[in-house]
Amino acid sequence: MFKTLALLALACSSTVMSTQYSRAIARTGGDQVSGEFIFYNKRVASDSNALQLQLDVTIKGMVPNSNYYYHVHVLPVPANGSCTATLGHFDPTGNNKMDGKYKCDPKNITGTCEYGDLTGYEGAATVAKAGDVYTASYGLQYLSLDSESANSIIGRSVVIHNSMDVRISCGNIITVTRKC
Ligand SMILES: *[C@@H]1O[C@H](CO)[C@@H](O)[C@H](O)[C@H]1NC(C)=O
Ligand SMILES: *[C@@H]1O[C@H](CO)[C@@H](O)[C@H](O)[C@H]1NC(C)=O
Ligand SMILES: [Cu+2]
Repeated sequence: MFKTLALLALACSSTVMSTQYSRAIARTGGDQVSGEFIFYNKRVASDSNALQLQLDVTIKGMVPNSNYYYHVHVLPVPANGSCTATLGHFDPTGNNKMDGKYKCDPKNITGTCEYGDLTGYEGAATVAKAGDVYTASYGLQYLSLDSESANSIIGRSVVIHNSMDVRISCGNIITVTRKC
């Protein structure tokens, strides 16, 4: 118990002046498909001060053997719930030239990927049979929960697209733990 508290205090003390959140959740609603996206900073085992952003994904209600894509979009979902109003994928480096040639190469994220293109890193979400729940967990090297960072996802949204690229489910990225 005391050890845990001490570790938490340490995690915050290194970022005292910035608005560094340690955890944020986007719950995306929709008629059939819904998702939960938990972003959190995880201590990198080999270096006690280094934090790595991690994402846990859960998606329900997917049609079997069909590809779904999900991304961090630039703007939050407005009060009317419009997924379209979130604009495009969060792309702080401008890797997508909007010329129709965009393709994220997970081996060259800084050179080729929209940083918000989560399925670009991890591959499309798909399930084998009706009722299956899709889950995935992976690190996000170039996104941040620090509101001051150019790569910050604070105040943005997550949008799920179906195989026809229709936006079917979206929700805001909400911070759930204290800032330091
Ligand atoms: C929803 O709200 C946004 C932001 O106010 C607006 O741009 C958009 O036109 C609205 N969409 C609908 C379908 O009402
Ligand atoms: C990564 O992509 C960029 C942009 O296409 C390219 O200039 C660079 O050479 C690539 N780097 C590697 C290691 O492939
Ligand atoms: Cu998208």
